[in-house]
Amino acid sequence: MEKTWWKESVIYQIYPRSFNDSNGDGIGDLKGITEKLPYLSKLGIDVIWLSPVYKSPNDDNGYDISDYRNIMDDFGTMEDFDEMLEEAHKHGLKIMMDLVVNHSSDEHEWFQQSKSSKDNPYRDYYIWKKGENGQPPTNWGAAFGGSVWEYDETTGEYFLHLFSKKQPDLNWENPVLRQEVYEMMRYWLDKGIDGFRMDVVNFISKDTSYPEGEKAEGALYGNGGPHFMNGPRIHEFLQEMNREALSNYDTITVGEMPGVNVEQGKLYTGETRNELNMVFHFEHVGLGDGKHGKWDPQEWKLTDLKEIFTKWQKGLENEGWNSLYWSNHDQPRGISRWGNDSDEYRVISGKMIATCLHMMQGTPYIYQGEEIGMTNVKFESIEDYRDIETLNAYRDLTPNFLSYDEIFKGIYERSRDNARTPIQWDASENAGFTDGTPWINVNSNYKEINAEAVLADKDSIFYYYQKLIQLRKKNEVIVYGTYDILHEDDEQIYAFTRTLGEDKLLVICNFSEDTPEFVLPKNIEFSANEVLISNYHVDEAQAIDRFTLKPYEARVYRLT
Ligand code: TEU
Ligand code: CA
Repeated sequence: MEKTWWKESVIYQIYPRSFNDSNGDGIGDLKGITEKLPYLSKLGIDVIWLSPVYKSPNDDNGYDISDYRNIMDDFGTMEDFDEMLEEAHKHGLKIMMDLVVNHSSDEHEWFQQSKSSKDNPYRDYYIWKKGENGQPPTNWGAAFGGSVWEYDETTGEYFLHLFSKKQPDLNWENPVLRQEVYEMMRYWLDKGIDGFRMDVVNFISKDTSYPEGEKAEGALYGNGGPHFMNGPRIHEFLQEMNREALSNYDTITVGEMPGVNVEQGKLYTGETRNELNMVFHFEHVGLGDGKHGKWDPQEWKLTDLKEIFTKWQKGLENEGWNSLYWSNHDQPRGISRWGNDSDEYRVISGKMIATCLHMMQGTPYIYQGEEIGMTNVKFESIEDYRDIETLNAYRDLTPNFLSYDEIFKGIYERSRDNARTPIQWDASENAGFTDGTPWINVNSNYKEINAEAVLADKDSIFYYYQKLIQLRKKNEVIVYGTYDILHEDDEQIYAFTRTLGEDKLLVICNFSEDTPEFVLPKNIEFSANEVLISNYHVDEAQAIDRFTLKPYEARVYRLT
């Protein structure tokens, strides 16, 4: 297996709007990021994934780009960007930008031209179709509600938008559009950025026959997913992008791919495929989805989580590379989703889920605030929510499909705004995020949960993450070792080994607040064991063939 820097890296995602506000307008910005680079350097991460900072009307908080070569006014100027990039590199940190080219904003000049007339040179930069008998071309539903087709009076046709109607899909069948994208990518790579996270990049090749989607009983729209995910020309496009834009630079690339499976993951990340370095799959974050997806979440089972992770660990072994994440700007906070965010277990379970993820094979991602132990938020009123997906779900699902109590249960558990409340830097007003009025309210637990507090506590979750990162740097077995699951049917304990030559690690994570007994399988031979990291004090002399775990206990042993 090829050894490379991006396999050995730990990546930290910054959602700039909520990270740090330097000028008191209540919105995080680029100067605010530059101010915090020493903090990130102390944590020990290697790469920053920067959510979009390009010009945008913020219908979807920057994932609707109106100018790919200029900085959003809210975030500052291109000079601020250049300073942040230079300072990051001085701190030994690489910058991975967010590439959003499945769609643009409807306020992009390309779309303004395209919609103006059928024979405009930019017409085919987007996907326009006639309807039939007043009906849209297909019955597909959009991710943020409604149909994926929006009728445009000017030319009497519909345009496709898989997300909001202010996010028209770009037409990747058009080679001129594709060259525009590659040229833009080279513009940023020539400025010195280090790679791209590619937004829903497995959506860019559609089934151009545009068939109807299967419609579930009682659903308003059909499921277009099978007709735009992992489409017929996706590998051709990614290999062309690699040839035209990436291959001339030493980059890190990760494809965000809702609906990708392991077999496809091998094709996207295979070392000889010349496509991407790694992908984000969505199999674990969909666990517990109900009839209305994330909005009526059900209990999830640890055995299902273990099955998914094991499938991807073994599936990409020696064939590709995994991205490892619990949360991001679209997902609830990791401690609330996978651990236990009660006062009693928040920190200990946060350390446990961190251990589980960072001891697997793949590149681990830390979402901003995870290293502080931040949790989900509960706003009293829907007026306090900002996320278009949350607001549209509230509008569309209540009261006919879900009651107000039910939708709020779903919002509290899964809204994207859970991950978008301002980073809690200290216990001062607005958690030190801004001197102004924050664009979204700060989580009311900021007095107890903030960066200043964790930096002052040597047993905090911050220093636990710092140690996990240091261990990854010092132990090749953590990066390259083979993963093998233990006790896969256990509903409380997630245990696995990592093996690289003579090096063997035993990772044991109790995902419950119970105290189950761990029994070491007889076929695991060793003569000595050393605790590499644990979230409780462990008596090194204790025998490890069987022992009782504490609530949310995590231990990593090196076996020799
Ligand atoms: O998200 C892709 C996506 O599928 C989202 O719909 C996400 O999975 C969902 O919100 C979870 O419930 C990417 C970006 O990460 C997201 O922020 C954007 O809203 C979306 O694409 C459109 O650009
Ligand atoms: Ca600001």
